[in-house]
Amino acid sequence: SRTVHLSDYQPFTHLVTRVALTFRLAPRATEVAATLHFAPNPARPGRHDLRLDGENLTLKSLTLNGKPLDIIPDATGLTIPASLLPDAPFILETLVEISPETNTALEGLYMSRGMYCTQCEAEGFRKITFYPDRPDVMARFRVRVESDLPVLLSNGNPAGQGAAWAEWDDPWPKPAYLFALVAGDLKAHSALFTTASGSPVQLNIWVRPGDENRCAYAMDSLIRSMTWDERVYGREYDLSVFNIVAVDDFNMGAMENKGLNIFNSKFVLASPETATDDDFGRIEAIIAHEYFHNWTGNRITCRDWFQLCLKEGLTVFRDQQFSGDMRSHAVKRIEDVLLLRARQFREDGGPLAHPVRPDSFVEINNFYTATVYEKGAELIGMLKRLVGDDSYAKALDLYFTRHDGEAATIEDWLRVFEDTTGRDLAQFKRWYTEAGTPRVSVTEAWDGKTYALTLRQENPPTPGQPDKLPKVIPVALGLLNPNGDEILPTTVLELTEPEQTFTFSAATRPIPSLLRGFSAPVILERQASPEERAFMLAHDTDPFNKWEAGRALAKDVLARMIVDGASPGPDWLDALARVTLDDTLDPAFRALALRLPAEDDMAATLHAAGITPDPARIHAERRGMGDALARHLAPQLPALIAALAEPGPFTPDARAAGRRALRLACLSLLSRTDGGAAARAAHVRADNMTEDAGTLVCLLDIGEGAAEVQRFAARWGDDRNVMDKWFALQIAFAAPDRVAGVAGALTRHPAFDWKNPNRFRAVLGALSAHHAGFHHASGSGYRILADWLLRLDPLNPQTAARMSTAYETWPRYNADRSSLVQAELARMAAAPGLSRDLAEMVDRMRS
Ligand code: DPP
Ligand code: ZN
Repeated sequence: SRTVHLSDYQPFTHLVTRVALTFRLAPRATEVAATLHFAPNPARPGRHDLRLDGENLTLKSLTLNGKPLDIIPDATGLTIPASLLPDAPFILETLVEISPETNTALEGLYMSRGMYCTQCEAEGFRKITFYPDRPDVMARFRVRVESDLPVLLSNGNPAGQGAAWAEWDDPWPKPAYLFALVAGDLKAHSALFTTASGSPVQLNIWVRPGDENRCAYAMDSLIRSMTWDERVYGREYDLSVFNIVAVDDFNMGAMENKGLNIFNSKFVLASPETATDDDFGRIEAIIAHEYFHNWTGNRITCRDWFQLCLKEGLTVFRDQQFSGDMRSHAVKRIEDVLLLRARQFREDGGPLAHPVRPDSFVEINNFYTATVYEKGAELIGMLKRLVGDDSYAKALDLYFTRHDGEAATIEDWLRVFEDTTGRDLAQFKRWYTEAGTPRVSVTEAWDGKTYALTLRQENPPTPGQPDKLPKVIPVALGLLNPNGDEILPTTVLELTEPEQTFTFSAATRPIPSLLRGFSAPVILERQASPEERAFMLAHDTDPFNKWEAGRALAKDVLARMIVDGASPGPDWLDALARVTLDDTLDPAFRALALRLPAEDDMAATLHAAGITPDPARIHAERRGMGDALARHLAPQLPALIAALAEPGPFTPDARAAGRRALRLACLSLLSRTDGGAAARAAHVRADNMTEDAGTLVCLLDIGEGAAEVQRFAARWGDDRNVMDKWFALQIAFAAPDRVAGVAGALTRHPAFDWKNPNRFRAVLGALSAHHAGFHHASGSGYRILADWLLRLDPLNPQTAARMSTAYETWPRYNADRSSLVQAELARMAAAPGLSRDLAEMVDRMRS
């Protein structure tokens, strides 16, 4: 199969100056008429064939400057030989037929419950019409949609409408991956926005009739995002309308098509009764993310798909800044690092590790990864820390002015920082080109006057990259004295060598607070006593490191329970009790402090320490740890739970959400000692989904809740987004021995619509995320997932391939488990007609 290499990049042979498309929509026979204006590209001197991408298209006519051409397409496109092409501008007209209704891959133009919609990133436009489907080909699009459906949308500004047609004109040149079209029976939730320079913008969120009353939070998030991008980055919106459409069948979270964002409905629709606080937070973040792409992605796009992190890393970083400003920077940072470690560190440490900017791929859809997105965002954060906030702002201004309207590269991106600061970023660039999570180890010496801190970095080998050079690692450091006073405020050390020593004068032996704010995506290896960790949990002035101290302490305790059969000692129990009961601390922070280390994280940690993780044992000891905490806190919990009850109606703000999170964490602990009595009572009274689902989880977690599960389904059976939770929770909180049985039963449930990606992920995603269930010694978890991936793959390869990453951790486990995984990978590899997507993933994971 094909492999694409970054080093093979060449500009396209031709320029596309204008595109006019007409869609005559019909479920199985949509006609797409395209008029494409081409010119020779001065960047590619000489005469060249014109190669257009095209897949699953029935070509009905083709003309060049009005004259019919008799060319037969191949499986991936069509070629017009140079000998037929004028050495001057020319017009190509094509008419193709496509079948949206039978398009189950959800790429290109497809149907979702009666509505037409598109998904073109990365390479879906080639399933709509013949076109040079690559991001560096940017053109102005004009689109006409013909259909009886009441709402007909495309990119840009409205340019006329009549009986059963509408036209749209996008004044901004764009790559084809940002094309979008929607047609359906939709209702709008609308608002008006005025930009900083006074231009009015009509904002519409389009949903199915009946869902209009679930759009208010998304609209509010959009308006706050637009205001924020004006204030913080000086970026204004640039069209007269901004449309968002909610779709039920969607492979991704959402898509930033110019002026017409298309969203997975679960990231738009929210009401207090149907959405949890986590849902509200995700909606706010994803609305912001897609909106921010208008500048970082759309106005400045990527030259080629290897540069994906140019838009994604930067846009994730921007949405993280926004959420921090809207909520709490400390809490947001902790949540982001939890996610980074759970997904990106795991990816970086296994067979799927790849650089933030990969240099080859078989299927680009397989590179929409935690590494490109989340590590990509970390690289922006490090750059900002290294150059300072003012230089960062100047560099971004230069980026926007210098590259507006262009398809740019990581080299362009780094150059604006070099030109702004005079700093050489050649070493920093290794973060983009080398995979793997650096490990930083620490030794300390204090002679009564001087404190010497020695940092050592190690860059482990990853697939295809055995040897690595040292990176520039910003290590934010603070020093505390034994009274808990900060004697050195946060200072950024730059570790650039394999080993470096930094010295500080100190009259008492200081305690270091290292990697404050998680200043670099590295694994910090520093042993510390339980007393010191408890001290830092009590006294560190950096909120991230305060949380990190508690987390490190908990992981040490759990590791000793797993390895030595130890019991959780008073250091951890007392320290955590103090944090839990400290009313001066943000409840959201206290809830995060109460969260025990994840089983998958423990497995990774044990593996890194040379211990083969036993998932069943990790699960059992982690439960034992929770039980011990529950017993220790039991006397205080009822009063705390009562004090955290929210008077008045539900509000989705961070303050109220934090109080609910802590209250539910406490209810979950209390359930371990009261048999679920308090949680059951709270469940009955719940008037919002956070508490409805949260109290149900408390019950499921102690093996109760069967009646509540039935009642939940009876109440929410018609709501797809809520029922996804119902499916997922039953698996997520099942005992390890029951996971396969529960998942099997749910896949036989009449509401298990496995062709819907959200429902598929709710069940099979929950199975893969249940560490002890998925890695059950019987191999049942591995087998069920492979069965379903093989079933989904012919219909929707993109989602099947993405979900296969569940197997990436196999090298951590014992020989029995490893060979069970390898057998499933071999079974998938041998399946006839396996998609390029899944084949690439399976191939990379096989030993
Ligand atoms: N829609 C996806 C995102 O916004 C891919 N661009 O990240
Ligand atoms: Zn994005």
